[in-house]
Amino acid sequence: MSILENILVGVVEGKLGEIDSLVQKALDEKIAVKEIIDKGLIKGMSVVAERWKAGDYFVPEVLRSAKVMQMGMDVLKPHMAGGEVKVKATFAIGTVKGDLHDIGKNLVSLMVEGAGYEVINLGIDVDSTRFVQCVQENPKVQAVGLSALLTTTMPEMKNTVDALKEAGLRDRVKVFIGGAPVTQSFADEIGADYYSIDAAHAIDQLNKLFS
Ligand code: B1M
Repeated sequence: MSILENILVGVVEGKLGEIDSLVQKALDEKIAVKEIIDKGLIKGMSVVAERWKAGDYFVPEVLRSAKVMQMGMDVLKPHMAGGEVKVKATFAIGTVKGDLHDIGKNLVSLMVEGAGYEVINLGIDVDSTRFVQCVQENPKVQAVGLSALLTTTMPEMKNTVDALKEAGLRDRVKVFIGGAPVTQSFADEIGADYYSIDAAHAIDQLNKLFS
């Protein structure tokens, strides 16, 4: 098996203890950073996303693979200075005000990062003002993701869309919403641009916009 295939398998199988040395070995073999990301780490995460979609992988496996991917990216980061790897776009994501659920949001965050995006993870219990502030302070943000797991916090999604509008920022960013109780009709109702059923879906939608 080539080193890139080993990295791919390392991500798919969640080999936390091996990924650092595998990625370092690829660097030692003078394989380009972009190739390590595209043909090793991201390709591995794509397999994970497919297995997740098919119901073959569950949350623990996906989080473990996402962690492995993140560790691999951390080894590569110091080698990215030459601008060899192009970030597709910057995506800010947070769980809305009053909501403390973060497993799904973190999964989306890690997988979107793995798909080649810069991600600003604002955390949980994020109020609309904080989302607005983030977009104002980061001119590179082109997409904002809102997560809600409680029916009682879904109205915060509308508040955030409205706050972006009021701040004159709505045309600058695409708004994605997701979370177990969220639906396409709710997205339509509140004026969000996209409803993503899961992380893989969000990546497909982002790639259509920014790839
Ligand atoms: Co809570 N909880 N919880 N909880 N909790 C639910 C959501 C609930 C459905 C359980 C139930 O009653 N059956 C229910 C909500 C009912 C409702 O509103 N309709 C509920 C409740 C009531 C509560 C509390 C109020 C309980 C209480 O204290 N009485 C309380 C609220 C706290 C608060 O937020 N203020 C609470 C607390 C908690 C814990 C802290 C114990 C824990 C959260 C731990 C954590 O996140 N760090 C927790 C958990 C774990 C759950 C369940 C069991 C699992 C959620 C989860 O992580 N799923 C959940 C029941 C359930 O959903 N079956 C439940 C796995 C995760 C990968 O999926 O988050 O759906 P999910 O994310 C998916 C997609 O939805 C999508 O992609 C993700 C990955 O594919 N997605 C996005 C999510 N965000 C996205 C954003 C995007 C795109 C896609 O942007 C682009």
